[in-house]
Amino acid sequence: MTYIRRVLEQLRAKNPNEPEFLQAAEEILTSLGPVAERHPEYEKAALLERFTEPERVVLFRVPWVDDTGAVRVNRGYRVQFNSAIGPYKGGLRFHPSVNLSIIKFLGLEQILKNSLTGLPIGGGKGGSDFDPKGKSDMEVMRFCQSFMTELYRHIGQDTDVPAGDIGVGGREIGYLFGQYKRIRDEHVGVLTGRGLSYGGSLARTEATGYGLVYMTEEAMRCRGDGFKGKTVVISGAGNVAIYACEKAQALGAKVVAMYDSDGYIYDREGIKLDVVKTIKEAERGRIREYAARVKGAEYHEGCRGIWGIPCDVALPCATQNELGGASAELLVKNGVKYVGEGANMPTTPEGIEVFRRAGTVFLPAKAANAGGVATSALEMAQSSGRMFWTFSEVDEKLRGIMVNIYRNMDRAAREYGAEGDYVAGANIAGFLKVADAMMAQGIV
Ligand code: NDP
Ligand code: 2IT
Repeated sequence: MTYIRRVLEQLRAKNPNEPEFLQAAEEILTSLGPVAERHPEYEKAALLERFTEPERVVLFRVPWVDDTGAVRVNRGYRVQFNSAIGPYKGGLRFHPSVNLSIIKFLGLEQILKNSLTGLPIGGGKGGSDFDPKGKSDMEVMRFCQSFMTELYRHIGQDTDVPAGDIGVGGREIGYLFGQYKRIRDEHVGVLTGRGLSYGGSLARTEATGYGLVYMTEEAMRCRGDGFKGKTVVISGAGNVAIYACEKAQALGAKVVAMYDSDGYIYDREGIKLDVVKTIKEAERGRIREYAARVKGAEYHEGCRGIWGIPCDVALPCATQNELGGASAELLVKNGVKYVGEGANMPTTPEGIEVFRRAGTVFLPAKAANAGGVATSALEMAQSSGRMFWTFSEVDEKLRGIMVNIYRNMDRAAREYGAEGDYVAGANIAGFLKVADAMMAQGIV
């Protein structure tokens, strides 16, 4: 049995109730077959066994009081997965579906994503099964304060630096930061995605969506192609989706559809992003409102139908496993040329296989959505240097990082006999740096 197969079997036996974690681990380890062959020393050092086991998992109670005076209890998580190349870094997700399997899959992906950025950040992830939807600002604040009252002892600007993810945006980061500062009496860069008035970086809000489009644009450029005139479908209507839409439109594409978890909007004239921003950012409302406000736009209940809309470019930007085999078949049948993953692991293994067979240019999440965390690392640099860069300085660095990641994964894929397979390229390029650092640091 090969080393990879053995590690995978052990992982399945050890983590039988963690399907998302196993899905992510299986994809990564399968890509690393040729790496393990070239580096027999990794097996001796049990490198992959260590790589797939988090350095630390913190699980805690988060009690809080809602507006009616009722006591509520949620569960909090922080998985500190790998600190070989830098302090743990990764977002916090607040969503009712959050469990250990999801946080571990996100943490494992984050190790390689952060490595791909070329910046000194390790991998971590956290969150809670708390649902911010429908909660008042004061309820969200009390929850965030309770969450941080435990989390503060595990994080720090040189130890572990959380940020946002699903359900955690500027409002939540503000409340979390306020409580950390109050407990620790330190105004430091312990969280990224902070507001501009208290140490945040320009362009962090836009970074994940813009970065996704920059990488897709580079993949197009290498094929003598571009966004101009392209029809684009984007799933999600949150932070990543909105700024992917903004940049794709700025480059001349027509974005025709978006969704939230209730249903999707289809506007064949092109989405009016200012209306989406008002509904989703200012009012915290539902995307169905769009059809009531924009003449000619359609609203359809349910999400999956979005992938039946013909497009040249599909950018899944909502959540894991939102794009399955049947949806991928439909996209291919309708002529999709590029798929860029803004969300983490949005395409199922069956979906990826469909795109592979069809020759669709497929840009995997850990490369394509790395612009967010890369800009978080730029925020950390600005914080510790007590300096601030302009929007265009940060945006320029972001674009450079995305182009670099594209080139590195493309090169790694070629070097390991998988030309054009960016899933393999991203996994290999991200892993080699972490492996090198882990080997140098001994058995830890
Ligand atoms: P937001 O909370 O801002 O937006 C999430 C969007 O996805 C919302 O429109 C939400 O709809 C929708 N969504 C969430 N869960 C589901 C579901 N189960 N089914 C259908 N739609 C769903 O989160 P972000 O935009 O920040 O994150 C989106 C994705 O991008 C996630 O996978 C995240 O891990 C990833 N990501 C985020 C980064 C960042 O910097 N923010 C960086 C890199 C990756 P609704 O409002 O109805 O719940
Ligand atoms: O998935 C991700 O990369 C994020 N949610 C962003 C993490 C960060 O630390 O900025």
